[in-house]
Amino acid sequence: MSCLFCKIVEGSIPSRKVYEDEQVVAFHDIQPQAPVHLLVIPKKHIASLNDAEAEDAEVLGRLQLVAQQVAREAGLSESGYRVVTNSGKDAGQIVFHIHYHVLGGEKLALLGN
Ligand code: IU
Repeated sequence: MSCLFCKIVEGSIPSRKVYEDEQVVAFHDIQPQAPVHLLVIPKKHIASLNDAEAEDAEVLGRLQLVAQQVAREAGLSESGYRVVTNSGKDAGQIVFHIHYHVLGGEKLALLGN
């Protein structure tokens, strides 16, 4: 298994997990781009949003609800936060296991700036 995030899921690479259930894991990004920067991933290996299929609809929904929960637990509900997924090389995707970035804790620059 060569996928880094699959290794984080199984625990062979350590991470600072903030959430785990049977389908989803969330943990701190190792190179935070904001005071709060969490990653929310499915345990199932899906390479990117572009590779998701109809059968993944449930877990894609779960990712968003877990993003909401970990953002709330990080104290971001009132101030706001951004949830973003990069799909493919032109978007800057580096790890090809779908992940939602949850960013907040400061006023974020508008996308594209
Ligand atoms: P991207 O959307 O694929 O560019 O985001 C990958 C993220 O994974 C990026 O923010 C990295 O800092 C983060 N990351 C990590 O948290 N742990 C790792 O071991 C590696 C990357 I490699």
